[in-house]
Amino acid sequence: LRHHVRVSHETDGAALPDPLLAALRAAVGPSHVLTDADLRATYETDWSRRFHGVAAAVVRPGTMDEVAAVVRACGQGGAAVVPQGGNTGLVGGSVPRAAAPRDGRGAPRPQVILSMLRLRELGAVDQVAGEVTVGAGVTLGALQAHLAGSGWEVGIDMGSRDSATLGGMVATNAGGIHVLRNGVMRQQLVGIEAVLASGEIVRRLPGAVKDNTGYALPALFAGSEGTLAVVTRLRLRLVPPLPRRAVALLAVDDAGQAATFAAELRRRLACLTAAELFDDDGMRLVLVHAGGEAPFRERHPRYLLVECGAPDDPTDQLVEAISAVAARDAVVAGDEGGRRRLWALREGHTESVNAAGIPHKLDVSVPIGRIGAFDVAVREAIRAAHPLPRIFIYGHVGDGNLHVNVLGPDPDDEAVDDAVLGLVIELGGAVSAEHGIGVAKTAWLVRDRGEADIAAMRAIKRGLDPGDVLNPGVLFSDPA
Ligand code: 2HG
Ligand code: ZN
Repeated sequence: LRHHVRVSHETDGAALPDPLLAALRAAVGPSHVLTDADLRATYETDWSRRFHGVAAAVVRPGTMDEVAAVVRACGQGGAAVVPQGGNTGLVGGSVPRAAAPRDGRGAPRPQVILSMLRLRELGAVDQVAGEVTVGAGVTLGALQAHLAGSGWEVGIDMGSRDSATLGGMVATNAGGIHVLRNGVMRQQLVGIEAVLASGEIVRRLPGAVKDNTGYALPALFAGSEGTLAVVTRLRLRLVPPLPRRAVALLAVDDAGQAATFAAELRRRLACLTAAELFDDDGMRLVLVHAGGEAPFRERHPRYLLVECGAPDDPTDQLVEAISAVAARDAVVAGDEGGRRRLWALREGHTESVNAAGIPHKLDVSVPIGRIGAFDVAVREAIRAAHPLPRIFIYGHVGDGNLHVNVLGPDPDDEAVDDAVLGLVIELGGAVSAEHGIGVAKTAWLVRDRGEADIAAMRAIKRGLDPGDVLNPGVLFSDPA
């Protein structure tokens, strides 16, 4: 099964009709409507560099009312709205479609990027509830800095923290490195304010941790990838900080052993906050690209990075637990510099792979017990689909979430993607774990979820966005 239409280099950017341009300028002020190609450029390509499309304009509202005015004007003017946060997405969901969506007569519709970066309100920490309300355009890093010294932390963390915005993290239901302890973004959400395709506002703020008053819109919008609503504000549950940290890197035989060790360490260590996997090719690439010293004298097939966080120094506990699993070798870092060096080996992957080429990125879940089998079979499947691939497999092994990165095939050659995702479905996994479907995996959604799920999802989309204003082409390649 091959799908060659997903990545296209067609760039038919339809221009904005004059009345719509005037309405957008009136809504946000002329200086926040960018139509110049140079100014638009960084908004038009996502972090994967594989996905790109031409916007008629980038519009930068500063308030919820301005967001609503922009969405309403675009709906009335026939334009598509592409909501965008930090643009750190990897599946083409935050940039315009390469082939513009069509109107009823088959003509291309203009695409307007709705940049949320100006919605940067940082609310006071609610010390009694352990919650905070923030604007959608606040970056995760800015919120982490805001919380420093407050006695609370965000439950989610990830490598893109200084660019990724909280609104985008809701839209994609972000995961990251602390999911095994705190869950995904959806599970941190207490309340939300969002603009619907009609321009109407839905608001449940502050919201309540326990709220059984019908359909949970925050949960529905989390992971909807900008297709149902534009999140403007959100309230998050916070977690108590774990100020003392220790990190260990274990050399292991294979991915299956990494998963088994991760489970064993989880049982033994109440303080476990992360369990991450990478392979030797990936580590070498990071060391060459970013510099740094190899952690072991010998090379090993795979590495498992684990972190503990606790009120008191957890280093001894971590050392004791590690000695109970039979790793090939291990290093432990209790000091800040050492911890950072070990984490850099894992967090440097995305940038290092990107520097080596334009990768095919497959973010997938597989049942944790099948990680070992998947890691072997997926490498074979990739090699069968492409003669000389460079394969890097890393990810959040404690959650059963791997990032299969492949260099070699052209950006629009889908053979490798199809091989990987076919295997994921065979093994009972999910074709997207944390990055979303975007435009990259629309052809796989029905195979993964089945007809009944897709019919229900399309009914929700039609109900909330009958004009297909919000992020058309994402999740479903055709109008719902
Ligand atoms: C990570 O876990 C991110 O580092 C990016 O989700 C994954 O580069 C990737 O494929
Ligand atoms: Zn990840």
